[in-house]
Amino acid sequence: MSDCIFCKIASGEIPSTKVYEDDQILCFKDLNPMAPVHVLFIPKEHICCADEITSENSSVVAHIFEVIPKVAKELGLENGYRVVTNCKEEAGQTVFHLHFHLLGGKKLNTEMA
Ligand code: DGP
Repeated sequence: MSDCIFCKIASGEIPSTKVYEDDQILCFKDLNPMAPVHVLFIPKEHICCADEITSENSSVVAHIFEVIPKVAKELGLENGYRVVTNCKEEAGQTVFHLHFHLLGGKKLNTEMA
């Protein structure tokens, strides 16, 4: 997707503070952190949102969830963390490339909505 910010971050065209990278996924610091630790996990391939996860592309999502605990440990989140994805406008999605927020480093608000 030529006009997708996160595709450009994945390709290196737009700089980011990388926390983890492999051939399938990238984790980088959120530009507007909502917690002491706030990073985003994205698949390098363009998937618009959670609604577009299918049996063909879901292995990259599983891979993200395998890597999250390792990165959480490296970032010192032994006491817990939250993983969130916003799907479409009503949920607050602003960047339409699938991403998972990893938040932690403080006692998080437990309100879900
Ligand atoms: P969401 O609202 O779930 O679509 O979250 C999008 C997040 O992406 C938001 O927390 C801010 C972050 N973000 C947007 N643009 C950039 C960017 O260019 N660089 C980085 N590092 N984060 C960005």
